[in-house]
Amino acid sequence: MVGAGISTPSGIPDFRSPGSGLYSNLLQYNIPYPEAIFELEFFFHNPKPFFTLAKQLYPGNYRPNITHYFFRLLHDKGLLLRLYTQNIDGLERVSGIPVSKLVEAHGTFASATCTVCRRSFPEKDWWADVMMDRVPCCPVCAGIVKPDIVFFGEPLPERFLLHVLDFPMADLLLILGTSLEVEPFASLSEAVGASVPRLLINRDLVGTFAWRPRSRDVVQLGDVVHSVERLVELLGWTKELQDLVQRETRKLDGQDR
Ligand code: CNA
Repeated sequence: MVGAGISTPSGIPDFRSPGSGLYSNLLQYNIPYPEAIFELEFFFHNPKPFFTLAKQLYPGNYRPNITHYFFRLLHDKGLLLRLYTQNIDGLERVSGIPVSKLVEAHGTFASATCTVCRRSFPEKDWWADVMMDRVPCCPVCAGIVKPDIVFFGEPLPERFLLHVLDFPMADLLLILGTSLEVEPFASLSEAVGASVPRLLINRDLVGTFAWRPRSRDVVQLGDVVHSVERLVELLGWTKELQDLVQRETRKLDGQDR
């Protein structure tokens, strides 16, 4: 389970912190409060701030860091049952983890849906509009085309239901870079069996690790990159991870050219 904290080392700030790059960019639009950007009522009143954020998070503006590649390595080794993410930056996909291994619990910019006729559109159909600061509209009914990001009050993607099968099967739960404050995601941390070890890597103690710890919990507080490097070292995978990061970085450099 991961959250915004795994992407801060990639340069993506918390949306809520005033003064951060993403938030400051939105001030020009007079949004009443940061969360409004993910509220349908405000979106229909003024969709521009949301699309400004979408443009900012465009694949290529940011790159995965060693944390994302650690999960990719787990996948390559056949050890990753699933990666549940709250992030909407798409960096798990960029790191090469197949979509089948992901549950993007708060949605994705990879697809979009017309808010009126509910037709679905792949990103190639509407990204050009977003990049040119235009609000994308449905070619059939002229409704606003909204990327499939989960707004407040909207249901989570159907794939989230996979947790019912996944969590009882897990024999280790890794939780990185999340405040475990947003439900229903946060409660997944309790969905593994009572004897299953849970490892929390985060800057601070969060969720049930603080108020209902289990006997097999392990907590590593501090910076996520430093902690992942330490874990990888203990596993004896340092060279393998470095090689993977180098290979993938070269690929991304090639795509940028
Ligand atoms: P959050 O509530 O902002 O919590 C982040 C947690 O990560 C906090 O406990 C921080 O202390 C911790 N943290 C931050 N940086 C580091 C670091 N370098 N090393 C270790 N720990 C760190 O974020 P959550 O994901 O828990 O909250 C859920 C919201 C935030 C979701 O709806 C997301 O969509 C949304 N969000 C996503 C992104 C993104 O996609 N990258 C960015 C900002 C917010």
